Amino acid sequence: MTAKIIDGKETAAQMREELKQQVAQLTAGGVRPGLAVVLVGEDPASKSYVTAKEKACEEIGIYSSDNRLPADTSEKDLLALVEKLNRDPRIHGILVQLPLPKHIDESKVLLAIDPDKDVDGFHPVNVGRMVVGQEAFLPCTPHGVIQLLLRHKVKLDGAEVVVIGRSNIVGKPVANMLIQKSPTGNATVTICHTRSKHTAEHCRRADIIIAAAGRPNTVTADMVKEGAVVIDVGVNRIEDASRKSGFRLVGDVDFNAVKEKASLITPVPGGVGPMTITMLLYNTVQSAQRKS
Ligand code: L34
Repeated sequence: MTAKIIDGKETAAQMREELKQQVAQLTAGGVRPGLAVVLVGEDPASKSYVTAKEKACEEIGIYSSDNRLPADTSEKDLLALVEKLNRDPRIHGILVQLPLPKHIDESKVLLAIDPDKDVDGFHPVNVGRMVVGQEAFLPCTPHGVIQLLLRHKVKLDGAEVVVIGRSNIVGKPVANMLIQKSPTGNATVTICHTRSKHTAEHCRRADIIIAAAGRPNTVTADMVKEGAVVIDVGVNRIEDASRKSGFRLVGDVDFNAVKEKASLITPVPGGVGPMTITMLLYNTVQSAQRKS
């Protein structure tokens, strides 16, 4: 079987069109959604993601406040900025791009963000609310993955899903969302990680594989059941002298080989990445709606 390739850019564009209408309505009603983006340091990948997020805000009419701080910013100064943004009525969402420089305690910063403005869904209050099935801001990458599956009519109810990776940003939350007793969940989920002994065997049983390991070629064709759905969350920069930038992006999946066995597969770039940004816009609009 040769897979149909899921076009994440197209799905993202559809959702952004829907959101644009909502932003226009909110703005007309006197509440223009606002997002504060905070970037500490000069990491090139983070810079490009943050720039893409700000551009996406602009395109659909969300107000964005750009806060770029030098790499040697103190934890205290960063916390003070977060406090200021917590109090700013123009701001409905605060995004502190991760990873932060090593001298800053990431969990302390995430804890400082007002849970009602935590559009990344990383604050323990939102994580907890999500786990117990209460309304919460859902983390953007996992929510984007689920939207891609739903909008491509992939059956989740009773599906065998294998998640590879146990990060707080992707693996743990996506697994949790998929086991919720809900039409957008109801799956049977296995989580594999670096200490798992039988990842390949687990994968071979899976109807859906979600690769979020952060390592190229984590999923090879021999690990994929004929007709499975493969979602590639990896974004790895690989040296490539033939490119002007000196690198190219690859996911965690051996795309060319796996696409010959899967029924549906996401590419990198152009798969999950654009959905991550879209779900951030979605959460910012949700947050503004609560204030309208
Ligand atoms: N706080 N930190 C916070 N929130 C997040 O949701 C993120 N993440 C991850 C890293 N740190 C974060 C992102 O935004 C990863 N991530 C992210 C966002 C967008 C894209 C990839 C990762 C993306 O748009 N990828 C494009 C290619 C971009 C390029 O060419 O460099 C794609 O098509 O996959």
